[in-house]
Amino acid sequence: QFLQNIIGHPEFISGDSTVDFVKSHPELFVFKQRKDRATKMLTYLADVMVNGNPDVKQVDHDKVLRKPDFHSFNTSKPYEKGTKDLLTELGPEEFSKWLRKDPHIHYTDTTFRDAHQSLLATRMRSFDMLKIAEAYAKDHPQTFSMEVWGGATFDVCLRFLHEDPWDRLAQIRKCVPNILLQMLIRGSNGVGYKAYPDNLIESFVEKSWETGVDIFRIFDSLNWMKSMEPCINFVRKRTQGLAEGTICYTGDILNPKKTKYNLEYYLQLARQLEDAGAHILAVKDMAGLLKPYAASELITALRDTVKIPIHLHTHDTSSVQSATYLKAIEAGVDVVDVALGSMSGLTSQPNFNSIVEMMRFQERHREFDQKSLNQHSNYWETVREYYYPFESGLKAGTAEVYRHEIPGGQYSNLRPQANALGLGDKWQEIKETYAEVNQLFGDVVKVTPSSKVVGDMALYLVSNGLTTVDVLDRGAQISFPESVQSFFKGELGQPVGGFPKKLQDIILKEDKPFSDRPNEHLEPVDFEKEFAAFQEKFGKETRFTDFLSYQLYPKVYEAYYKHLEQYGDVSKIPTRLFFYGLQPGEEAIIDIARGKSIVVKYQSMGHVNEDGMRTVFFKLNGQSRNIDVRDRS
Ligand code: BTN
Ligand code: 3PY
Ligand code: ZN
Repeated sequence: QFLQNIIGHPEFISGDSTVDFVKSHPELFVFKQRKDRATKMLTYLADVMVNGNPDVKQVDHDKVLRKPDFHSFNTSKPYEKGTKDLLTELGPEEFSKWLRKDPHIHYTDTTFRDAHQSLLATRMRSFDMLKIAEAYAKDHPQTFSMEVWGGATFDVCLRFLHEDPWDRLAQIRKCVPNILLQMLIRGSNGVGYKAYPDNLIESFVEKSWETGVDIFRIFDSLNWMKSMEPCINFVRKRTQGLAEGTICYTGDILNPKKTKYNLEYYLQLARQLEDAGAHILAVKDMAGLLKPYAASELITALRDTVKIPIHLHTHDTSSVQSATYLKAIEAGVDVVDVALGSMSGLTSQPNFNSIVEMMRFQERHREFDQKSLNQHSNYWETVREYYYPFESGLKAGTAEVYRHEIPGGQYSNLRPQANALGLGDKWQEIKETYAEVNQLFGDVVKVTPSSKVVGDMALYLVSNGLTTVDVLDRGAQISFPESVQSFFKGELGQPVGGFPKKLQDIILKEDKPFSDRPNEHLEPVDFEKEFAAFQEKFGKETRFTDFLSYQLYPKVYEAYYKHLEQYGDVSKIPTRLFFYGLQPGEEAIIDIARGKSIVVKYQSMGHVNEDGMRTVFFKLNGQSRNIDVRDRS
């Protein structure tokens, strides 16, 4: 690296460097005192053992956590050909036609993305996925796709798990060469919560494809075509992958009193998405509001309206969504989203294992080895135990969802957010206020990031003892949360039917809204210049994908980078140790790099000294190693 910095230096390359080169470039000769990988890892573990993992609010010391069984899976067999091979062979257009014609039902497994986003606040670590990914791909090559990336996973990966999301994707791709990998992308909002410059989204799409994404599920949180269209174009222009144009479903098409989001509205949106170049049409029922008979009507009509295949996504918050799948399958839907048994149900997707059985001996059945699906489900059942601090607490399906309409992916995050604000005991009120805020806003499509705006407003009102009536009566004196102001300004785009004018004035005060694309107000990224500046700041060993992470989430990336400097690549640490550290006397083998592992034994912990430090005593590969950490507990 050091040599590369010198021979890669522009002055050196140009041949202008003289004997003064060393003197005039002292920065190239400062050697950072680098701790080795093992020491960094011990420092991380020592810190967790002294102070706890800052992301885990409550540890249950009596909890017995089972050990996931990685070993009884057979990975010695070859990969069978799957949908990824077919896409390579046919190309996106022909693949799309093939899918539409194939009579058997297809399944997308969401276990690696939406299932844990919706059940465990997005906290599933790469470690647990990578232990099983190869076996999954070999055991179930007939899976249509695996949703493994995007949505909130990008942010949470960097922010809370201190992992590189790009690395996760690249490694999953290596383990899964045969099945299509899928991501969720929020149109112009990318994997963030606001609009980004178009050329940044374009570059992001291109890199995602290069790293491993095949299917881009492109949605907009307001169903706004102007946010989805450019993204569909980027996929078509920059990749050989599939653009999945998305309708976010809300309301109830069978309810004659709910006229805003009726059948005709959805059919028109479907036509626009097909015209924009989508290879597949997704119906994204993010809150699980699409009831069985509505699904019959919607899917039948969509099949008559567009020529592209239809992919249905739902959340089982109400517990009746397998009936919706049955009706949708009868109506000719091409693909449905499911999650492996132990990671399914409630705010997650319907149960993969059981849906496959539901279809057995029916004409659209697709064969899966049930015993193997169950074995994979059992793996996840044990892994899930490690993540108990992130469980949402929802124990049974609830018909309340038809009133509050909270998306499954938000539910498991809104509750801890409420707890953090000291509003834990006001959960009922928060759900009700969420519903009222939605009406106040004019009944908007609620999915990230618009759902976050509604959630922020609901939390704000409840914590300040305000009602939606107060907002209209004396809103002039209230200063609203930033996300709410930005929404009404138009920074997330335009909602169906526009903003309620009176409320918009109340919220914006002197500020003026706009109604064109928020991206039009953003400067394009100057990649050459800014990537150079980025590397100047974070070092030449950073990659272009790091730069993209930084562009999307500057503060989060900086914190991630600091963590990496201090503790090294913590994604290699087994999950129990990552969250809870080692037990006294415990010995663990940790694979820190390909073919390189260390043996760590935790001996004991010293008392706090007058400087507030503690020493943690380890054995590393049999040798004593003491690590001093500050006690912040
Ligand atoms: C969603 O609403 O997108 C699902 C949950 C995402 C949670 C992450 S945690 C950090 C960031 N801040 C938020 O308020 N939500 C996201
Ligand atoms: C996300 O954008 O993260 C979602 O899962 C929306 O449903
Ligand atoms: Zn979802």
